[in-house]
Amino acid sequence: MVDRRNKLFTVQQHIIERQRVHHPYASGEFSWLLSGITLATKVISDHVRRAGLCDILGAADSINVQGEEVQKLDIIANETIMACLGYRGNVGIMVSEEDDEPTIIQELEGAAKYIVLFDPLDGSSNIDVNVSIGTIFSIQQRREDIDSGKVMDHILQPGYKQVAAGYVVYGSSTVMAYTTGDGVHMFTLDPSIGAFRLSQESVRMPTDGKTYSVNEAYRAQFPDGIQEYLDWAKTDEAGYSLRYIGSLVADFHRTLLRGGVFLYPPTKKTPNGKLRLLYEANPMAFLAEQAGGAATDGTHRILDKVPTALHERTPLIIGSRGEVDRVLSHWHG
Ligand code: AFP
Repeated sequence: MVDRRNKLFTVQQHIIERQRVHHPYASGEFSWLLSGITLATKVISDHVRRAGLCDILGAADSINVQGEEVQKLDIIANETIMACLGYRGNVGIMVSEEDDEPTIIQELEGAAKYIVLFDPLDGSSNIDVNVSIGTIFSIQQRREDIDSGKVMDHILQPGYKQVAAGYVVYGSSTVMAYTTGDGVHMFTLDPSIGAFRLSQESVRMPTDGKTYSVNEAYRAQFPDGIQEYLDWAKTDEAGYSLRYIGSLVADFHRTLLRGGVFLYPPTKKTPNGKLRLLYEANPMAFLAEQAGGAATDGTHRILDKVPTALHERTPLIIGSRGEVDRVLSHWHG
């Protein structure tokens, strides 16, 4: 078989090819929607790469719905995604980490089938110090069993109903990973031609990996079982390494490729953890499972959780299946 990585095999070709194989009667609307995401993330990548030259580093003097300081690049990324997807014709609702309320593009009727949920620039407190950041997205379909006006009911669907999810990490290169429930595929942005080119198809997450990733500064606030796991991971017998970037996208990307586990457990101050279910945990959990990994909040599979609020938070333990099980066995005995 020809090694397609050596060819100009782009994400657009990949999406269309997969659609032809798995959904031969599809109209192509979904590919059109995904191409809006690739366009937006290319624009964001360009802003990120030139941020230090264009006075777009730093805070924008506002606080978002999460109570976090909004960075100038957060606003640019949010507006870019809204602009690139809002006019695709098939998007009804968009939900952003940056906005208190969902943005209604059009009634969920006729061609308007999709709901796009996203974190435009995850890890944005890392922007000014040139550390990797990313965009995360999740795509759902409208429900056919309820009235189109029941906006929140259309949005608050469990993660297993996602039709696609992915992220783009703006790291040493710009890399996109996506799934439509048919494995995880990875592409690298070739800046010389402005296209995401295939770098890895059907990515598999190693079943084990001796790396744990957690903000250990909160250790004393974690449940006892998590503290016990951390003590064990530091023993000579376990022989683990710690890696923590503080951008979920970058920490997850490493875990996906190298194996290991990422943890954002409940703390005394934040009993529901910090990460958002709909546009952080759900898309990453979909990708993890599609690559052979696992994702849980400590009790429930992330993808089974039924959301009750737009910006709901959840604890998250995600990564290699064997490592997630190991954390749970320490946590719950
Ligand atoms: P920011 O977007 O405010 O930088 O938060 C990033 C994030 O949501 C996620 O990407 C990280 O995994 C997590 O927060 C880091 O949180 P701590 O700073 O509490 O470790």
